[in-house]
Amino acid sequence: MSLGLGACQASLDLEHYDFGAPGGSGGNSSAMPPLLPGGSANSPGGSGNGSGNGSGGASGAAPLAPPDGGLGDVPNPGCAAACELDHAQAACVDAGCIIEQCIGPWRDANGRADDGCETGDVPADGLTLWFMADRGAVVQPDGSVSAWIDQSPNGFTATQPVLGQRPTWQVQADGHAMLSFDGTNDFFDLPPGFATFVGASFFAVVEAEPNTRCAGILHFSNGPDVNDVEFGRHQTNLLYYEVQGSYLNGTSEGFAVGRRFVVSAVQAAASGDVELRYDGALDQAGPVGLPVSIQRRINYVGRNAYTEQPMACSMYFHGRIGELLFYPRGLDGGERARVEAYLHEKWQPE
Ligand SMILES: [Ca+2]
Ligand SMILES: [Ca+2]
Repeated sequence: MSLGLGACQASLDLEHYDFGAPGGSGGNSSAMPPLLPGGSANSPGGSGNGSGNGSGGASGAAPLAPPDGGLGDVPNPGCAAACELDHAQAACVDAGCIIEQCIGPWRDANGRADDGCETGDVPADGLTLWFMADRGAVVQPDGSVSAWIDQSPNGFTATQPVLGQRPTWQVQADGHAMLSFDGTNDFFDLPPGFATFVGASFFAVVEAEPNTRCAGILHFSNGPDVNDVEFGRHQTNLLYYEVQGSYLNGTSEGFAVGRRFVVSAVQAAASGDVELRYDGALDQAGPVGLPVSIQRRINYVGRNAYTEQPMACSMYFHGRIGELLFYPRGLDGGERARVEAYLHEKWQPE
């Protein structure tokens, strides 16, 4: 049995990945609105402060020597004003505004200066799922989300064809859009896969609604308690990680209702030791069995497959999800902190 990374996960190269695809690649806004069928961008107000201040402007007028008493030696009239690029230290050069360096947990993955440093600086190695409410949500005119397109290089699509079981896209009071799951029957299906693990790392930006039972946030299995790997919010209001009947509970009532958290579960490859965190702070730690290598066919966002105990457990997540990342390997502490720093800066949990 090999625990090595699958070929499709071993050579991810985000540097050359067009995060705007499909359909959003030409955007010149840092807000990256979700995909809407009609192409009408329903952006939640924009996250940045404008992309570029005059870059590319004045393109027609050649910067010839100014007339006497003119502007003098303006090196580049195209960006005479200060350059401002999202998440970047910018400078004005002959070609316009450029990125000198990215600031904080961001990077310039698309090589374009006009949208600044547009992508979270998360580890690329093994990145398998990266869902975010502000990119890749296929929002229908009624606000339901029929599909959620993974922004990892895999480009998985999570789908929900049934109208009444779709999460809805909702702009929150702080301007961030999140996907709202009703706790009754909303969820997405994921394609088969998720076979090979070298530990595991889950991250999510979540606001929970009351649900005293056991809901899945991200779940891979072959049916109830068969090859299951569960990252969820279980009773009693706690963060939860399970592999095939072996599990770790977070602190009871730690997963408070109505608060925006960056939650994570990271399982180390060799020991199986798991750490559960809220906003980067350790909540509980302990060993959990490692997932076996086998293809998993029952894979969900926003629910689990624990239907055998409906009286005790509701399987549907109730609340809002803003972003979700999954690696089938245990990130080390520095890598985990990079992901959490990015999510914290973007979502600013209370
Ligand atoms: Ca860029
Ligand atoms: Ca529903």
